[in-house]
Amino acid sequence: MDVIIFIGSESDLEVVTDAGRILDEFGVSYRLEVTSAHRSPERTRTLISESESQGAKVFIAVAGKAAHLAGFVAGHTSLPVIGVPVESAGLGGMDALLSTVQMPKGVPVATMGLGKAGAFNAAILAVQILSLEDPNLKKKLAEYKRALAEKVENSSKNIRKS
Ligand code: RP5
Repeated sequence: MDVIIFIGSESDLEVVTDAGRILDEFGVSYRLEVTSAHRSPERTRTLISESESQGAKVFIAVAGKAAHLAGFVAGHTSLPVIGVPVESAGLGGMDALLSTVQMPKGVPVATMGLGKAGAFNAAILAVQILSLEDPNLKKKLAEYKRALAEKVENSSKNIRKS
């Protein structure tokens, strides 16, 4: 599997459905695991080292509240780690955002925006990282960007028509 997605709880599952879809669309292999930095640190550690030895290239870590999952992963690997903070009741996601983004010098986590959009972008960023060594993915990304631009153009035309 090229991409490993960790979610901190089953309650985060909905956040990553579109991310999985986009990875499927790009033909990128991934594995999804529920594991927590706080509730199952040993399992997380084992999954990280297993994934590394099986040839994983990018980790995506999705968690809410005091979201240390991405940072925990980054502390255990030199592979790129993309963090996605999840909104939750109480502090609304600011807690997860700051816990994910404020990594100490030397241990980066590429932090996305909150929730589903953040997870979607995490998938795109993972594809971009993989595309550095995969011309086919590079081509697919160029088509994807073209389609995005076309959609904007069409929206503008539709507005003018109405
Ligand atoms: C985090 O706490 C999880 O990533 C989730 O976003 C949040 C709440 O988890 P549950 O209490 O719903 O399991 O660890």
